[in-house]
Amino acid sequence: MRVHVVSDVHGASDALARAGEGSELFICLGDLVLFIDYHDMSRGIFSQLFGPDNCAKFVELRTQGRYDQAREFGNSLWEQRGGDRRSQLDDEVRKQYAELFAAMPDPALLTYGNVDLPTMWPEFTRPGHQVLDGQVVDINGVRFGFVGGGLRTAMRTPFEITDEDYAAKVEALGRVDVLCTHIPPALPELTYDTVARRFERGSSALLEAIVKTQPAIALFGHVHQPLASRTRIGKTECMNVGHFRSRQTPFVLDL
Ligand SMILES: [Mn+2]
Repeated sequence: MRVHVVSDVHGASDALARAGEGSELFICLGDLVLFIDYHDMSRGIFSQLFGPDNCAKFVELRTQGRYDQAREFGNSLWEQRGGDRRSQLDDEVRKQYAELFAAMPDPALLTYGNVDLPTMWPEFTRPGHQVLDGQVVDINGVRFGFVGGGLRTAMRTPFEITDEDYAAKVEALGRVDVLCTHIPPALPELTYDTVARRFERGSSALLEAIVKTQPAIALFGHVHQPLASRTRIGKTECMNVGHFRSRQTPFVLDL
């Protein structure tokens, strides 16, 4: 079974439309929305709303780890702009989701990233799109388990949950053959981003589950430029499927 996997699509709908070609199963591990493009300040929702110069300033504050100042700066921009913040933001997210889900291969198995708004997905998914979070699906005798979302951070991305809630979703899976998540297990070589030069959050519940249940494969994304894109935990091959927005091609797996 030829499986194509993508994660961290972040607005790359053109490439997404081609990503299922030649596959028998298509999997998306989330982060569809592009809030900020760290390589191109003219792209993404923040820039759409406030312009590239303000976007660059916001990114600089965040890069320096000045998250409170970044948030204050963001608040001041919203005040200048006026109007209802939530509805303007939701409008921009909906524009992106409309484009992305139209391009999403169908059928597909999907879970949420931390830069996703799960409550909106039912408006955009098509009948062949199966969204799984804390759930297992059997495809040709192979058990695929899915856990979506991220853990709490100072960045306050839209879909961050508590460690306890995340652990409960991991626990709900039981034994699987292929573990599919947005964030990696909490190992430093998998969670360190060499370009952002910081640790992203990995899950220790995920790490414990891998040690205990030894799935054949663990797939994840989230860390766009990881120190190591794969490692082994006992019998489990752990693989970061890559930053789709940069790669533009899916991760290919033959099962
Ligand atoms: Mn991402």
